[in-house]
Amino acid sequence: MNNAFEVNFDGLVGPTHNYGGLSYGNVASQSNSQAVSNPKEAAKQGLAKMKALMELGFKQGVLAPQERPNVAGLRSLGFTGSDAQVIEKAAKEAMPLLVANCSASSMWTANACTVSPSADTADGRVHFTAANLNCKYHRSIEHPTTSRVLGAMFADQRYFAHHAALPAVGQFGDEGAANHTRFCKGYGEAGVEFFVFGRSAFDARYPAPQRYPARQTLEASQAVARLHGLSEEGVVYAQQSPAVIDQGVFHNDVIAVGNGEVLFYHQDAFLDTDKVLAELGTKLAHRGGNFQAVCVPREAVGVEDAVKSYLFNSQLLTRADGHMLLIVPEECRNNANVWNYLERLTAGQGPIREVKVFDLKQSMQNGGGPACLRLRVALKEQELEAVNPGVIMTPSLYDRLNLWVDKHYRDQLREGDLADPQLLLECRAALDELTQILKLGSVYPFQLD
Ligand code: SUG
Repeated sequence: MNNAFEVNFDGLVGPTHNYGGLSYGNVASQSNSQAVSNPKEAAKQGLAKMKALMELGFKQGVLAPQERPNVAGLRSLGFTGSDAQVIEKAAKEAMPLLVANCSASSMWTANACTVSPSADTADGRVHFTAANLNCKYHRSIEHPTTSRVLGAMFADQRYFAHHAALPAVGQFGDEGAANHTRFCKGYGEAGVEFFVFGRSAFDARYPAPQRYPARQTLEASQAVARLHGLSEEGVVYAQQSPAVIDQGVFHNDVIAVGNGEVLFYHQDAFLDTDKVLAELGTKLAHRGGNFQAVCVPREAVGVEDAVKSYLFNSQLLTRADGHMLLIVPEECRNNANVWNYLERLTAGQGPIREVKVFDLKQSMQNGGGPACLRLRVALKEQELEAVNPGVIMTPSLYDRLNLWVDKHYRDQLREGDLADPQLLLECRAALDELTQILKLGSVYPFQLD
């Protein structure tokens, strides 16, 4: 029997982590705009989660942050001169563009790409499509480096296939794994891939939200499924409720999470919920699985509480005894409705039996919870062996990364600090050392020039 695992690759928070107020439709990002950030604490909170999950016996990896400030991005917008002059001119003439080019948003690796495990794909390889993230400028600049980093992590072409991001227009808006969940009986067995979209770009029959943007289109999800060679029996599409997008649910992983045979979701998450659940049940049954849906009723937890607490942006993990564990942010414990619900849930006989709480406040204040911070990659044993070992978390890598953060990161960052030419030098020194620690080779624009 071929062993298979789910490996969580968490985004290492970059040294420019700040609150830029860049994401319209993401309530936390907007309400914390201009707050003073603490990049050192942010990186350590993320590392602490990685370490804890590794110590619980889960396979854990790490995904490197991107080069920020993004001088090349500013040059492409017409700023010229030395690197320091580019930053100085941007700060003077177009501060919002400098802020966007300093965002550490690549930490939310659930948006890095969509991954289809080898058991689902036509050619038997693990497929990755980098997300174009083109709803927001600061995120749309991530995918070229994301592709290089993924290429350096999953380099062996016998096992891994990489696709470039979809065309960079809103009609193919793609936010990666945040809108993609995979159900399966076992990680190494063929599963059912569940794509949740916010709108259709070409078919007016699908309703669209009125207030906030729907970032993911049906056409983008379909293109990813085609690129990955998924079969019709192994795919289900569902539309997210436009009403919840208008309440701040900017990705499906803010209102639902799945793992194995279980979907944990809010009553108001989808349109045509009964039809969607029936299709998931039928298709998973054909794959030998027994689909289980755990619905959180709106009477117990309203959408507003779900968005504030990030209850659904949790990691749903299978423990060794087969029961499931939910990794939630501290904000869930601080919300009475959510916490009461979780106590009732875990006391029952359902699949979810345990909750663990993590302090991820630095990321949460930008709308990124435990699930945003990780990219799931289901791998068979020989595929895991083919992954660049430099990015697999170990006790010594954890110690090394913690020291690296201590050495290079600031503990305060305000908007004005982004214009400091010293920050650019600090970040490049940090990232140059990081690529050596993680054995990635040259992946950043400043290393490729
Ligand atoms: O794209 N926030 C991110 C949060 C991404 C969360 N990811 C998932 N749900 N999977 C976003 O809105 C805010 C950056 C700022 O405002 O500085 C930001 O980009």
